[in-house]
Amino acid sequence: MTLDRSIIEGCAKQLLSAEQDVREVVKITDAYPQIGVDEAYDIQECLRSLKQSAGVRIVGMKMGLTSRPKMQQMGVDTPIYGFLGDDNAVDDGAVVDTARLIHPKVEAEIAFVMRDALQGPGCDIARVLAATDYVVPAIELIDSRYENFRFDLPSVIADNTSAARYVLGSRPTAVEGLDLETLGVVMEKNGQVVEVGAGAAVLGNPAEAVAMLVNMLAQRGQVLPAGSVVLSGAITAAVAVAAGDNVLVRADGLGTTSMRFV
Ligand code: 0L1
Ligand code: MG
Repeated sequence: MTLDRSIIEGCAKQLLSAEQDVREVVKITDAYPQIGVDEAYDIQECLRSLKQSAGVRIVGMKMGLTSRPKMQQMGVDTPIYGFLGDDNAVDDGAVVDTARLIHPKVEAEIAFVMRDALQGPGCDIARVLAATDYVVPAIELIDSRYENFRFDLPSVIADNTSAARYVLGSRPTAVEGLDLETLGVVMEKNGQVVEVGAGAAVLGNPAEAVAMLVNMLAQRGQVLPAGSVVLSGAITAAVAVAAGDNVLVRADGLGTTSMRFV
């Protein structure tokens, strides 16, 4: 089904202004129950174009709902993807202003930085690893524009999979010799360990999530460009944060990365 262009643009503009005004909205399928996954990606692409027209540079992509518990919670069997703009990037250790966010939560992830472009279909872990420049620990800050993080699958896809901020570790590590499945990750909040996990929490291997992203992009005739940052998906549960919090993620052999909240 194709959705009227005015509805696509109206939904994208509504989500953009909710983000800019730091204001919750009801999920878009309340008004337009006919929106399915394909139409939701049309809205996400429109949101991306609106941001690019306003000067945002697209620096990469993210995968979401990559863990079995999150997929079960949403009643789906496929992860989702979104885009990352330079306005989402935070320097390692830098301050994040919670006044610009609705209800922020943080997730520990592994980020891939791609040396080569990748094109699906048929992308697999071996091709992802061969095309990867390096990996770093990452914190993704998600901030759904929907009331109380209440959404369905099309609504969260349209809302760019809740993408809001991210930070990358400062020490690039080549993937050669790394076991991304057993790689351990610890999240600390205010000096206390709050979450632990291993790379296998992400579809069995974080590189599998990157391969899936490439194959999903191919279904819409798109490629993953060289130089892209890819957040491969949450290794831990999402943890709520507020002003005054410090969050640090430590990944075995990859070092640390952190965000401070005011
Ligand atoms: O990055 C993620 O896994 C989040 C995807 C969107 C669902 C949510 O906001 O929890
Ligand atoms: Mg995430």
